[in-house]
Amino acid sequence: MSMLRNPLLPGFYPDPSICRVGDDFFMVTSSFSYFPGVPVFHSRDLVHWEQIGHCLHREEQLPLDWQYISGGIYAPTIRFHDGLFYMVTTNVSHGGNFYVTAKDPAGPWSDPVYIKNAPGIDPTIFWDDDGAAYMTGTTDWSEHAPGVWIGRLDLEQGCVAGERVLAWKGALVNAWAPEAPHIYKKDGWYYLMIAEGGTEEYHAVTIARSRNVMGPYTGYAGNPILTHRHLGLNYPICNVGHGDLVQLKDGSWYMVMLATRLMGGYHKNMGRETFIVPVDWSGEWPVVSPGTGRVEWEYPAPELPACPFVQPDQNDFSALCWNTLGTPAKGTVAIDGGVLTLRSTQEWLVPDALPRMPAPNGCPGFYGRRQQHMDFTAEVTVCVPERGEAGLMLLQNGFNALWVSAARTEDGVCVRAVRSEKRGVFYEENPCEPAREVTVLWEGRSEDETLRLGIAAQGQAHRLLVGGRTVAQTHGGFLGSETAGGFVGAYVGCCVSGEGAEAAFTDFRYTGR
Ligand code: 6LW
Repeated sequence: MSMLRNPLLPGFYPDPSICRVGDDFFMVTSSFSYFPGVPVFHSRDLVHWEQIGHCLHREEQLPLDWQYISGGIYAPTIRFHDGLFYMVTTNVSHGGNFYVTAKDPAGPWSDPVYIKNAPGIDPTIFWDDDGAAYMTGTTDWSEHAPGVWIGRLDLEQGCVAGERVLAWKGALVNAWAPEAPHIYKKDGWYYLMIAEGGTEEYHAVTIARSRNVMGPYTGYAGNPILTHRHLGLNYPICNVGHGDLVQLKDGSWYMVMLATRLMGGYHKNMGRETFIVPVDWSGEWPVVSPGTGRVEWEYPAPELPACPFVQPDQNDFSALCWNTLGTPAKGTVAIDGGVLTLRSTQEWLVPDALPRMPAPNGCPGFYGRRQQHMDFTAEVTVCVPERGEAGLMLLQNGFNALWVSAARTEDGVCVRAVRSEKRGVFYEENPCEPAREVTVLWEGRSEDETLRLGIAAQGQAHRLLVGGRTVAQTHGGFLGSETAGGFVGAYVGCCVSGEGAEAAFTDFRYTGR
């Protein structure tokens, strides 16, 4: 029997949104300050998901200057209406809420239309039967009590026209972070499904309904319809929330949502991933994961024709799974005949340099892909650059990273294995610049100017490799998002640092299980 296996999209793929068009399903997820932004996936059986493109694939669509990694693009929604795909999201760093459209979800996607009179995050679009469009999103916390607003959306003018109404404040009294709204119409009711409790261990999916699209919405007495907040911090699937529903042709329903696999204790190295559960919505309210009420590792797949596909080689630097950090300035990333040439505009592998995206644009010299497995090995061949330093990095954010890199010195090539972590609290006591502590775990010399550098992990036992040999080991718990802070998950990839530094990389290999 074919099975739906969780996580459906392993690795850092948070805030999933899904839609069905005929026999085809499409899904998008958040991407923060990685470029291209908002990956698009396609499936016909809900089991096999192939990445077919990105919604934000041009520099003009994705301004990210001067951002930290957890800035940029927050939760997207994908919908199809009248022959067009719409992806609506927030660039929290530039311009706020906007949408892009495409005839083909693989792209190209349009330029962004920034939406006026639409504060907050997590926008979504809903079309009523009469063709009228509505938008919901979170309130701007400085403007209202936390809640979810709804308003009439004028797509042509790019604005929420008229009044925005506070639709719902969430199920709990003083609910924390009511967000991620989506509207569905069923049996004459408008259902408003949201997330609340914050995106960590108190996360939950709750629902309300109304006879009128603009509300007032009344919460379901059986809320929350899904959470793992009561299962404790040892339960292997955590953070469950932020869902979107899809109805199959046969009338059955499924929910995709974010959740996190804990790794070696309460550590969230891979960040928030995409999971799926069946939903029984034969009654008035949805019953999520019937029979157990929690997210399971697998479920029988729906009865749809199996649709496997041949996965393109993910080790190829031009595969869709690769991203830069920040929108790359022209010429900073070049791929030719299997060789990646990466240029850096700044020195960032040193204690006081934090990899924000440099202005006017560019990237700090990182090109990577998601860590998708608890146990993995990644290796790459690096030509030691004339200037600066280059290597392989496992990166959670600008503070918390592990790398093995090489640089030329007067005495030949110097290779080092380094652990970098944040000291100080980013979001609260010290909103400006927390310190980054850089620890050199190992340092050695090499006769070679071309080196095979690697990082391997078995759970939290991380090893740094030079020429296939382990040179240093460390516990990787500091790479968890619960420790590092922020909304992203680990990436592994090529890095180069130093003003004008340029390095060539070949033969990247990632294997995981
Ligand atoms: C997203 C919000 C959330 O906008 O985290 O889990 C924020 N939910 O809905 C960033 O992913």
